[in-house]
Amino acid sequence: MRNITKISKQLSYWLRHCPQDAGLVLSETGWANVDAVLKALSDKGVSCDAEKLGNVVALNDKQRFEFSEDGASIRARQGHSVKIDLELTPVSPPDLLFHGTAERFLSSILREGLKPMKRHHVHLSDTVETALNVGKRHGEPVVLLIDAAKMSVAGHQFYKTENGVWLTSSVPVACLSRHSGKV
Ligand code: HQG
Repeated sequence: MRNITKISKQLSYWLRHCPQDAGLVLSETGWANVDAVLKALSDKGVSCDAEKLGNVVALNDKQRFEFSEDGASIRARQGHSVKIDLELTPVSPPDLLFHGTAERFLSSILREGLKPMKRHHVHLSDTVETALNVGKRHGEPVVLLIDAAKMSVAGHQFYKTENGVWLTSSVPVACLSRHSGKV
């Protein structure tokens, strides 16, 4: 299992942030060739065959990766900093969404709103619990309540990834407030 987590972290780095580290070339829509990925892992001394890669994708806790229909390509479902087009279709969001962050970012967020920072999008969730877990990655967690209905009316677009993460370009200050964080 430890090996599977290690491969997953390596894939996140290559497929979201730094394909050139592995000599990989991503298509415009973020796909990398599976054989090239297996070779790159082997070059790094990581033992992984096609079957194990299948397990890495299938068992991933957040379903971060997907194979193309023909199984020849693999990509990350979201979270990229490299510029790719995930071909997402705008969908109408629930009235309320949540964002988990850390206490130390709060004053800046209350001044500027939520920005995508190094990623393509601001990541939102439809449960407080997920937001809390995302926030904890950065320190003392704070959950923000996002008025997605108000944003929609104002013309902001929302996307939902296959693994249930809500994405949007930014959240204005007027559409967010601190939530108690209680699940
Ligand atoms: C904060 C994980 C100051 C923002 C998770 C966040 C998620 C601001 C941090 C996914 C700000 C960026 C994404 C502003 C936003 N001033 N700070 N104006 N606007 N921020 O990691 O949402 O494991 O890029 O609140 O589950 O924490 O990678 O984003 O704290 O879905 O698959 O800047 O990453 O998934 O941090 O997490 P991140 P995130 P994976």
